[in-house]
Amino acid sequence: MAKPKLTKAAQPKNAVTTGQAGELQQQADDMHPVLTTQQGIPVADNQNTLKAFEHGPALLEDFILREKITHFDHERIPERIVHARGSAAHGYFELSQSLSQYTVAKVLSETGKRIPVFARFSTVAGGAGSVDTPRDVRGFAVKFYTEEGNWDLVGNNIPVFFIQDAMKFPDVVHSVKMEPDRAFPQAASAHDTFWDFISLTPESLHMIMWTMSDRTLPRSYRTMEGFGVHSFRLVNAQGDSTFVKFHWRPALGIQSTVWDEALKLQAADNDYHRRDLFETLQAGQAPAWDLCVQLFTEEEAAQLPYDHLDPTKIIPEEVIPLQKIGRMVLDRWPDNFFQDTEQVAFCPANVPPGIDFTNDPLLQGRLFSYLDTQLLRLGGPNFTQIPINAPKCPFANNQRDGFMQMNNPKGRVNYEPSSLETGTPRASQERGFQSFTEPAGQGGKGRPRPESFADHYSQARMFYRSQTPIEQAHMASALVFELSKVETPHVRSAMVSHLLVIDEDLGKRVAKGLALSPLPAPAQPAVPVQDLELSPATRIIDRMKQTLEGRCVAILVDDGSNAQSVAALRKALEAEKAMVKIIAPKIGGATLSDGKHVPADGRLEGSPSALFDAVASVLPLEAGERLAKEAVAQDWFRDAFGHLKAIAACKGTHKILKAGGVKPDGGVFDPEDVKGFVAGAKQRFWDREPTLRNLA
Ligand code: HDE
Repeated sequence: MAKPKLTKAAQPKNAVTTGQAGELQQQADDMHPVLTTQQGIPVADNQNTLKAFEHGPALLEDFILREKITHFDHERIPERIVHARGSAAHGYFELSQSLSQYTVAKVLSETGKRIPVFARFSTVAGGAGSVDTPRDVRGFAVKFYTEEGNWDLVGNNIPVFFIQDAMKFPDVVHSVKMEPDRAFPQAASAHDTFWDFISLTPESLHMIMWTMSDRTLPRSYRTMEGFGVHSFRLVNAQGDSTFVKFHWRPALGIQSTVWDEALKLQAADNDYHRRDLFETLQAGQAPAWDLCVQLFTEEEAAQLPYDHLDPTKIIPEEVIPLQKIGRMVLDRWPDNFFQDTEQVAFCPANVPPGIDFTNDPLLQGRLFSYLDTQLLRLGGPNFTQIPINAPKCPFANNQRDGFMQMNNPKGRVNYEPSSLETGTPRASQERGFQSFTEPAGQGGKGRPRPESFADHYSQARMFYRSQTPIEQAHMASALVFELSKVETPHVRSAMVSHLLVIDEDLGKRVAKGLALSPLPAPAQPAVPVQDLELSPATRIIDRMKQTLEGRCVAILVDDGSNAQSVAALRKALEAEKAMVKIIAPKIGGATLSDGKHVPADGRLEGSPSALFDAVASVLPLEAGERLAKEAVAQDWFRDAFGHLKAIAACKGTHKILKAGGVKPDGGVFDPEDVKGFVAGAKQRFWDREPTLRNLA
């Protein structure tokens, strides 16, 4: 049969059409599989619709076009109602300290084994297409594929939550998401509905102290702590239970950005955290976290001046220390984002035998919600068969059929008890999940909020007062920023009245920043506020790790830059495991003083300094003079300086600093002082901050 000829206009760009057509076309065909429909029918023309004649209407008969467009029309699934935007990676968990005396869970008692994991990090409020760096809580969800089934530790990067009872979750989420009449702001808590809800919900105040801290501006997913938030139970072979709180500690230490930097990152790179994780894994660096636990008994819990079942409370690690029990390493980006990251379904109810729940009313509601939302989001009850969600251990049950059924179970028996066949699944008293037997309470049915949940201010005060002065200033400034976006005056005023109870000075600072006068009366707490022992472990600034590992340093060059200086800087930075990026005015790169050409990783205009942890600049005098006239170059240094980063500046670069109004301080080095710059690049120059901006 003669093949229909494609007209010239219709030739696909990659088709071989020139002289050697025959042989090359054959080679090309051998290299690529034949394009087919979903039914496996080979496709001859992937460029043109079947038409009645050359300029004619399309024919309904074109099953190839219809299938292609129909599939495309159905490509999106509903995004998560919260935590829609996220990035994830595969890796493993290795237990180093056995908890076998506390739990029968093999994942927490058998050391030295590598358990596969999949971890997804996310923002909470924004949609799937929103930016990575708003001020927001981050999700920190880990699926452990244990040999006793999947264990999902679905946590956040903050150890407490806004509300005490699941009943309020739709309210807090509605209030923070974009407002329903106008559909903005996207991915931001700085608007009326959120602060209206918060000002009327004092149980949220401890969480607000954390969200207004730099914790909600993480430098990367790799430098975030993670928390299971609720108390869980570990249950051992005797059926004894011990309470446990889970913590993830990043191997690189905790690190955040400053607010102005976070704002500029939103413009510089919407995908800043996603790209960071992707590039880190591409570069063969594997981010790691230690899994730590706080273990305590019912009796110890009873001694605490707060209720550990209240998810708005922490147990400071100064009170119950963290024990390191293992390490998670993430070493592989998924082959396909949708397949794994979008379709993964975490659920706090997924626990292996030996890990059990507590009566934290927030956790209890979560046990219902996740499966429910996933039935909708992933289109039916068989989403557990999607490879990323399926257990990696043997599993068997009598559940059958439903949308998208992929299994093909044989035989007559799909019920239990049964006697017709051998080898059908049966429950096992010995290996099966046993719920912890808890004595039933004495009270009647009702909706009481425990009296022990009534103190909403003491831990908020403890957190605020535990911070360094610079962190306190950041919190006060964050509150001023957010509340300044609130249009309704009584909401601003109500918030200040709560802040005055948390800490009078904080309330006054924020009131001053808002020009709120007269000062509102302090709120009336339901129970007296306690002055709890402070918890310095909740800080970030003085716990930042002095390392270049995982940090990214830019070197700005242009034609004629001193090749020796560039090489010395690069060598020293890479020796300390920094990622080095060459930035140049043109993307083609630059020819250095030794006549050698270096390609650029980024163009100056498209690579703002907010993207880097420190910047060095080696420029000939002429280039410095030329760039000093460009706003982009001035901003590059002004921002690096303003974000409290180390700068290595040669003589030519000082021309730009001067034009940008940057007055060099101890954080500005000569590129020849490689040692000084490398040490400076491991930190931020916090002393510089009060000289640059008026914090609240
Ligand atoms: Fe979630 N949460 N949540 N949450 N949550 C979801 O489940 C919910 C809460 C957390 O990367 C949803 O599959 C309720 C606390 C993370 O896929 C949904 C309550 C913590 C993720 C849901 C909470 C979390 C979710 C949306 C209060 C920290 C993203 C899509 C009772 C301990 C997981 C989905 C991922 C996702 C419900 C509170 C963490 C709607 C009802 C507290 C990290 O089911």
